[in-house]
Amino acid sequence: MEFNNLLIEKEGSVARLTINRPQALNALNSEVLGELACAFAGLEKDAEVKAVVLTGAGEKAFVAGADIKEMVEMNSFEGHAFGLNGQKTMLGIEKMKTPVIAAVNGFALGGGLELALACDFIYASEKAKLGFPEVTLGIMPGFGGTQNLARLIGPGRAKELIFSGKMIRAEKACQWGIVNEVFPGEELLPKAMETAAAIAATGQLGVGYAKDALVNGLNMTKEDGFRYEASLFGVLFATEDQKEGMRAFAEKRKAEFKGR
Ligand code: DAK
Repeated sequence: MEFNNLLIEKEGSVARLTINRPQALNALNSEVLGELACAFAGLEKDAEVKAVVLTGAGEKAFVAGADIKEMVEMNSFEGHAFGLNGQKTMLGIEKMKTPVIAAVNGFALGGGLELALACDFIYASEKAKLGFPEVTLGIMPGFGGTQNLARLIGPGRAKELIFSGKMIRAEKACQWGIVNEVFPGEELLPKAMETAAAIAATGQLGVGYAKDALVNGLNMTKEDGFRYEASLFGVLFATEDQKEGMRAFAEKRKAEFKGR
């Protein structure tokens, strides 16, 4: 499928998805949001793809937010439709079984940070700056940012970031637990691709079910989460990959997973 604002490149079992609108610092307009939802749905169905790295084109930005110039004159119905479109994209990433790493190569602001938070984890370059400037525009985060950030780092720091609208550097975002690791700019993508390849080399079903348990378990009581985990764990024992993984261990050879 052809996209106007996205590039998809495959390296083995890893797909690199680049938001390619550098003239607007990769800001998310309706078209980009629609293309992202469509691209992630396609990548999830692609049996060759076992992990995805999401990044932004150009030197400056991952994504500098939702497109302010598109939003400025929206009426409330259009704003609602725009919000639903964005939430569909974010939830699509969270719900897809294929893991997604955000490689934040510059500004990740507002909807851009929400997009990164919808991914499974974030790597960032040293020069990246992250924040929620929405309150400086008279709005608030609306693509799941209030929910995802507070769940990730706790309400105190989430409130500080969201209420002040200030940007923080990658190093501080790492200390706060928003970013898993910070790299010099030129190392960011190779490191993200390396981790994605390591994930892709494992049992895809186990990874997908673990993601399912983690993402959905966060919205359950601990007991329900344990029960959910146990049921997914049980299902894996009906798969060829479980037999192959354990037999390979016993036979001292590398497992050859087939995703079934
Ligand atoms: N939207 C549109 N264009 C943007 C943009 C954005 N968010 N960010 C940057 N650009 C454009 C600039 O307008 C400029 O375009 P030209 O003037 O050259 O045509 C070009 O990108 C380069 O930007 P700058 O010239 O400003 O570059 P600087 O290095 O000087 O500054 C900056 C970089 C990132 C500090 C600055 O561009 C900036 O402050 N950008 C805006 C950041 C921001 O406020 N982001 C949050 C957007 S609000 C919703 C749910 C969610 C949302 C909305 C609705 N619903 C549920 C309905 C989400 C809202 C947001 O994300």
